[in-house]
Amino acid sequence: MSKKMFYNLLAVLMLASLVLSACGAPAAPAATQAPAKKTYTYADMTLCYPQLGAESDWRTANTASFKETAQKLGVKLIFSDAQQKQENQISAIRSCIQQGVNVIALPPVVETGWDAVLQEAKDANIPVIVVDRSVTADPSLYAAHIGSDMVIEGKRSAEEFNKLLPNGGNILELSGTTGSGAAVGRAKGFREALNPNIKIIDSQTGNFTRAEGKPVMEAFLKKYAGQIDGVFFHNDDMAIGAVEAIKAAGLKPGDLKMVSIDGTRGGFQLMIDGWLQADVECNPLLGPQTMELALKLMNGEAITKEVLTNESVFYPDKAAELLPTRQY
Ligand code: GYE
Repeated sequence: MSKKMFYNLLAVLMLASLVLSACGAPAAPAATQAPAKKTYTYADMTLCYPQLGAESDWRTANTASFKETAQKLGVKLIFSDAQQKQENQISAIRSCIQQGVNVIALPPVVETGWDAVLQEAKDANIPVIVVDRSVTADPSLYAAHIGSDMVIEGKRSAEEFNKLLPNGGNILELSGTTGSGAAVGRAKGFREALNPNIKIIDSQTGNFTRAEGKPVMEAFLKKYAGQIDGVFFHNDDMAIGAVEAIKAAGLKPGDLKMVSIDGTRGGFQLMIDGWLQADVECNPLLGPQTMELALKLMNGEAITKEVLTNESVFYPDKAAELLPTRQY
């Protein structure tokens, strides 16, 4: 047999054995109907909420919104308080991943440093909804973001100063937690929209708390006595702390033009008492929207990646009338 014939024979034999083995394979099971896909309800949901802290009235209202909504809907909520420390939030997320929660809703204390833990959640197939403040991580690492547009809040605050100080002036800024999406966005928007004749002569963080707002304002009043026309506060709690220092320095309501952000009851009271000329709304009641979105994620439904809260600005003229209707 020539070499060529040998190889041809070999090829035929191999083909035959393939055909035979295919025929001998067990018959494919008769096509069965795909099992009906389970539709999840709130009762099936375990939601992880590693809250960043309890620094302000805004935060207290935000926590209450998640706890009350979970209870009402029958969602199992795994709640923790990170006391303003990113490392505590990260370990809370890891523990939630280990427990196999369905969804994680994360209010990030700062913007950066989330990539690794978001990747871990993604690898575990647990969707993350970023709530309230933003993150700089690649959007492919989280399912969605629900919260306020902090840049717009900063712009709205600047527009109030443009009206309050039409001839310009010197103002101070008490900013929120350094590196937080809220502080970064508000500072950016504020500078973008502020008239050039209004100068920000100093900016210090008061960490979004009353306790830190007061000493920062005391130091400002010492350093810039007689040179200040206004103060911009990144939140109402710092404004409340600062007003104590302003009163102690002998200043009267209206001596300094003041604008703050949040629209809490405390902010409304400052407007009624004449200290604050405008309060830019920032809505903390994000529990219902977040849980609705979490359920959609569990059911594989289409969702909107960026959900922005609808907000406005409050003024002293309506403050007394609106105060009793405020939920936070
Ligand atoms: O304005 C402030 C809180 O991230 C929007 O955090 C939130 C801010 C809010 O401490 O009061």
